Amino acid sequence: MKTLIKSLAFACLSLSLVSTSFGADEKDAEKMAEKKAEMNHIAMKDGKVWVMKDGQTTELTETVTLNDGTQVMKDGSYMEKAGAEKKTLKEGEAITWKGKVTDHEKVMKDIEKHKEKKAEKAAKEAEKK
Ligand SMILES: [Cu+2]
Repeated sequence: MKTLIKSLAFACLSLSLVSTSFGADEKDAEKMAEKKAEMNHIAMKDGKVWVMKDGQTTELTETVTLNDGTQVMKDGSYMEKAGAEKKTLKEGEAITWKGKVTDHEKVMKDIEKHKEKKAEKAAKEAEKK
């Protein structure tokens, strides 16, 4: 004889999101967000519009609004303000999440430098232990 016992456990998951107060680290977090906005960018490369954000590269498929309100369209055109003149990213140009139009290679170099610094820092931290 088979007895099937179905026990329905209603697990009440209380997700307590611990909001750690960083205190002094808050400024660091701000700095990091700032740096991120400088590094994340949209670039025109090989006639295509790419989003390079948080280490990932994807093709731009929809309009993106940057931190300063600049809107970037998937065809590479952008508008710094609503109603402003439409401009278009040139080949080799990039616009950062801060809304700054710059040389794409320069941004990529900055990212590399930042990565190296981070790796150095991590290596130093590891040495301490
Ligand atoms: Cu890039």
